[in-house]
Amino acid sequence: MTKNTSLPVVLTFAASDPTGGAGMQADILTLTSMGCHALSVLTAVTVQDTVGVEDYFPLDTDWIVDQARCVLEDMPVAAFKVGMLGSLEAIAAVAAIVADYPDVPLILDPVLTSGRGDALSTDDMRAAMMDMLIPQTTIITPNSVEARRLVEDELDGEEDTLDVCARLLLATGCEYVLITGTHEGTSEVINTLYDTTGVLCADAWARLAGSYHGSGCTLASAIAATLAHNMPIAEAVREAQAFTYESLRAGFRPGMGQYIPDRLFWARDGDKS
Ligand code: PXL
Repeated sequence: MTKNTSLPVVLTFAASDPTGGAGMQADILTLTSMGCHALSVLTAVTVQDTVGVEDYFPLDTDWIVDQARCVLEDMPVAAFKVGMLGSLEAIAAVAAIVADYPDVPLILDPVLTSGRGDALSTDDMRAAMMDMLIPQTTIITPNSVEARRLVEDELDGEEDTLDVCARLLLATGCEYVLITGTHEGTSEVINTLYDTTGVLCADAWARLAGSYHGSGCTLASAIAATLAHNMPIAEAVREAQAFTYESLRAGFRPGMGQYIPDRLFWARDGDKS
């Protein structure tokens, strides 16, 4: 049998979402669908359905560290993707692990709440992300609500426009910020990519009807995949948005709550549009 050495390996730190819409399940589906192999380091277990999150249980930090160190000893990785970490200790532990791989791109989805607003983090965790993880990040992908919350303590009286939020996030040392605009009052969804020189590009997408579970996880994992495939940043972000948009457009509603993106939209028979 020939050995397939062509799949870039991406390590994701994420929590389990039993609905299959968000979290680890979203990451593995997205990375696989985009031609990567996913290493999956579980950080927490959640109890949820497509309507809301009922509870979560953060794994003991030693278990998170051991999972990651074990696979990292074995395999080189082309990117790290970080989603829900679940505890202050987990943020510090993951920050220490990725610090040992400064040349590997780090994609951070700063999960503060679920799409429906259930708390998945505390204020201490938000501060720890700003101190320990965001400075090491290649690209952080907050929605506009998360961007404003992350920089809340840094504003010093300034108005929290998205441009200001991006500037304050970049001031921590991260390389790029992609702020997604689903929660803004614009007719189209506008996602804006920034670096320290300002806006690199802004992409507008038709606003889809319905509420989706796992869109942020899909977008951040898709960026991890395109960067793992060595695409230049603007193209990587654009391609990942297109993938996410198509996944959402093909989304389905298996339960009583949110729609779930179909990350394998391209593999289906027939045209769903
Ligand atoms: O979409 C953010 C997110 C990330 N990870 C897990 C989640 C959610 C949202 O519900 O449940 C496990």
